[in-house]
Amino acid sequence: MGTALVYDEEMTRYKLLWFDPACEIETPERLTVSHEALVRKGLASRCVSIPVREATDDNILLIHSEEYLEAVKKTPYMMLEDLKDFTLQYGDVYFHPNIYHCAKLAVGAALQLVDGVMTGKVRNGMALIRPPGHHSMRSAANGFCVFNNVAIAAKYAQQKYRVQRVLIVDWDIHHGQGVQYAFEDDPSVLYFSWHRYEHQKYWPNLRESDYDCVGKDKGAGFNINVPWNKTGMQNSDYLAVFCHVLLPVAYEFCPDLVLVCAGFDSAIGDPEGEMCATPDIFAHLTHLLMNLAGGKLCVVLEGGYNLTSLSQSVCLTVQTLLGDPAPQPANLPGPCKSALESIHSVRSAHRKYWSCLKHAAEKPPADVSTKRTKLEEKLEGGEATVSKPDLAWPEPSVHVPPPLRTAAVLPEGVACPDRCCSLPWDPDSEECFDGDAVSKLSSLTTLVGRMEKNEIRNGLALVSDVSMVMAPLIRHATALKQRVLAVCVGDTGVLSELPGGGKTLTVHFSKEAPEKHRCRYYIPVRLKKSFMQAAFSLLLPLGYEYDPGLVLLARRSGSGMGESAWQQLVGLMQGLAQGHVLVLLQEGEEALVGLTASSLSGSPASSLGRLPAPLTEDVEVLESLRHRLQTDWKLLQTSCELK
Ligand code: Q9C
Ligand code: ZN
Repeated sequence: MGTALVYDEEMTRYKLLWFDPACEIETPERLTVSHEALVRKGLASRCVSIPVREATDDNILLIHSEEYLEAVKKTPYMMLEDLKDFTLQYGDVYFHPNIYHCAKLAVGAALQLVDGVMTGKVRNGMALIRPPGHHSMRSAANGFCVFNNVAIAAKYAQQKYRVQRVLIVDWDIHHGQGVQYAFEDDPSVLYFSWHRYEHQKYWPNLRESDYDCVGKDKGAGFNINVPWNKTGMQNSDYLAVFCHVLLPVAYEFCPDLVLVCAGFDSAIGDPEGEMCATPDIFAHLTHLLMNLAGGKLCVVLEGGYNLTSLSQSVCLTVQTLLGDPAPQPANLPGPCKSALESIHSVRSAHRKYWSCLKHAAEKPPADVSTKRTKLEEKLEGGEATVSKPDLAWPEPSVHVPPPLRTAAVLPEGVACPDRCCSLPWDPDSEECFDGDAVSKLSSLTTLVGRMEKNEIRNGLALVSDVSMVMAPLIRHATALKQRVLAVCVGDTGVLSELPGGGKTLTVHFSKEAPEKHRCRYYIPVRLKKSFMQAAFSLLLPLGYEYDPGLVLLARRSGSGMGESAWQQLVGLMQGLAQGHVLVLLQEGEEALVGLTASSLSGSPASSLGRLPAPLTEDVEVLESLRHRLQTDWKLLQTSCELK
């Protein structure tokens, strides 16, 4: 199952016909440059090309009013002056004789993508379109948007494919107020948006873009706004919001389909966003969404006005959809104070709606007044950005995925799973320890070496004693100058003989883990059940901040971790270390070989079903750990007490 690319040059055939500084950034080159970059990097040819179509009136009427549609229908026949007058009714948008045609194609492209994904023709895909959609409302164009492409796509999926729950992730730097209005009382569509806000000083200056607008009536809790109150937000800020807000809620929501309002004006260099996240981050944001909804992910272009960062970000997104490993995200200093304030606020606003957040701190009542003070401060002009953004960023590195994706080292009699390559026993493996326990060691060290040379992406081994192979393998990897993140699940005994000095970070999930342990690089977690919660709030932030060159994921029986949580974990960890993950399964866990291999070789994890509330005792363990560790590991923070 492949990745769709939905694009048609026709959508470049409209432009601003008069002088308007607010609209001059929305140009046809946005599409041509992005598409050319996809072609030049050989990504377009790896995608399944799906043609666009014109949306029908009925499609458009899923979200818009008849009056509005009829009014837009007249624009192709208008002369310049009439187009200007028509435009004047709306904010920050322009019309052109061909924009109605393009807007129908843009909606149609999003629907073609949904069709491709829902019928199983492709697994996921991207629609490269303009005009964008997320600002347009039932009866109004706004912010370069004519029809609400993604909102229509969500309704269409529900109507045509009986999809129940749709998650919309809006990573554009503007608030998609049109999407919010379309679904604010609808619990079947979860809308998440982060946006430049600056305490309402930034466009579209709406009170309802703030964190405390959580949805209405039955839809309360299903609208999540993360306001950015400063410019200059960085990769750490974006990742922290994914780990501590979006992912836990999204997994609890358990969508059947994920749509992305993919604006790249949230990337560095964009004149509108003025943020500092690098194009690489979109590989990670994409990857983190790829195991929801059984992998059904439709990415739909919205904004993005710096042609360089736009086209780089588009390429990194498509590359990730295609299954290429995400580049190692450089420089994650942890979220800034302002981001932590936003994270804290949104978590407390949603604690009554989501069991994954119910332990989040209540917002101190002082908030309202501080907020007003800040607004006044702003009005007096006494505000500065976090830091003067450095507008240069490195060209994303050209990373060639290893020729071999998944290698398996399995005992005789265990069949090699589909799409894996079986690595032979090393016949000269004389460095065996006693008995059979480590007879695979030299095959495994060879595998680690070949992963380091980027000849093999990941691997899987079934061994008779996980804890005995761990230490020599890690020593081998660290000798190759790699930092190793070792994640152990189950009672593997105390793993103390590991190379120190920060060369290894070990996170050990076990029912018997010691409750307190004071070491920055050995983190025992005494957990009964809530593994997904732990993955988002602990493991991913630690992993991202540690930035390993190799992830070792070891599992013994009796871990208490269910099959689908395990598969999700294998999926999520592949966002680290450029996908270099080596899974060690203890003999006895043969039943997990197939499922592990399928995740390593790129299949989306199956859905977990609606997650139960995390166990109170597990939450206590995780929260106290997070609290204790956040002085060392800044990405674990969810509030700014420390700053
Ligand atoms: N400097 C999209 O990104 N202009 N629309 C704001 C503040 C409107 C952006 C002016 C920007 C609309 C899809
Ligand atoms: Zn935007």
